[in-house]
Amino acid sequence: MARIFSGVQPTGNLHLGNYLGAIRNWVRLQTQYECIFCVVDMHAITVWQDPKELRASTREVAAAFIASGIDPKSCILFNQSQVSAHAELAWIFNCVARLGWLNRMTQFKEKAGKDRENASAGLYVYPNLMAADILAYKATHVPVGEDQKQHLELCRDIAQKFNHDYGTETFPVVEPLILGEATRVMSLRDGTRKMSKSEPSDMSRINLTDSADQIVQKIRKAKTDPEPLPDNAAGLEARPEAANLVNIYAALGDLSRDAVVAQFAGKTFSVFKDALSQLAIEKLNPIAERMRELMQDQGQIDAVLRDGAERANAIAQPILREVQDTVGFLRP
Ligand code: ATP
Ligand code: LTN
Repeated sequence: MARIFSGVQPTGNLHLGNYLGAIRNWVRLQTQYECIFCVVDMHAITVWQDPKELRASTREVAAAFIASGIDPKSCILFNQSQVSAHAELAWIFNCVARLGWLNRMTQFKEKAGKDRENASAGLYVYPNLMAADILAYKATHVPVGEDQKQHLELCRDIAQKFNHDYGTETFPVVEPLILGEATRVMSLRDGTRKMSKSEPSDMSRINLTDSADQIVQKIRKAKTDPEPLPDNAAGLEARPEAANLVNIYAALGDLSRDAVVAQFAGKTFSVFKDALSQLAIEKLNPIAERMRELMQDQGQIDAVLRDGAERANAIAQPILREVQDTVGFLRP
């Protein structure tokens, strides 16, 4: 049976990349599959988080899921640290994954930067915890943005090595689901870098909670080239900033890139940016509004997360026990 798992870190403002690359696709999948969506607070602390801000961000990400249309009754929505199976399975996977595999992870290299000696050990084994998130539920499909592809390949390697070493068929082979026209939303200031929460300039991203004015400002200032829009999608090659804005428009409007290019062929970017701003405001502002309403009642969000954690735990516990038996751990 297909089961979906995915997660977002509570590490700051959610942005258009998180929405188009991940959360919006989850909303569509929830009617077809059993879905488990997680606010991965244990991943967040691989880099320093102020405890007060971590609590606030965890609730805010949960509110963003619900405001975007995730139904916490039909899906399971919870924060990772409430279900101990994630940490317990991650330890076992620390002993399955090879150093050589982890050394190839580009996200670690990017996040650790030049001062690698000073990165946390948690940041290094981050992908093992991510594999544990998924495999604690024997999830089969994982909807993510393109940047997570390498981590999912590692998850498959861990599952296969575990199955092979212990001579079992415990874990399924996990399939990434990389969906939509904006699987890699780029920075508004630099079309070669991905839009990211950790980029210092707020002008590089559109946050889910940005006001209409902020959206207009950021899109107006977004980097482009002096050429008008081409008359076919092939004309966007080697124009990363132009291609990025077209992709965003296509994803937000549920159109193909070709349809967007056909609609705006020969138009200047100032015309296109006005249309893009209007579309972004129309799609994002209702989500921001609903998030604000939800954030008024912290108790309600905490109750949703608690209920989700209980249901998640009910699935993960028997799987963890099966794994512990396979490994040879004695237990009561
Ligand atoms: P950071 O960039 O600070 O590491 P992040 O913005 O990538 O954080 P995550 O919590 O790591 O946020 O990612 C949550 C989900 O959003 C993942 O599925 C990821 O693939 C997706 N995602 C993140 N950034 C983008 C982007 N620019 N385009 C498309 N999808 C994205
Ligand atoms: N590493 C992911 C977040 C994440 C995740 C997961 C995604 C943690 N555990 C399990 C899918 C499945 C990221 O977006 N940076």
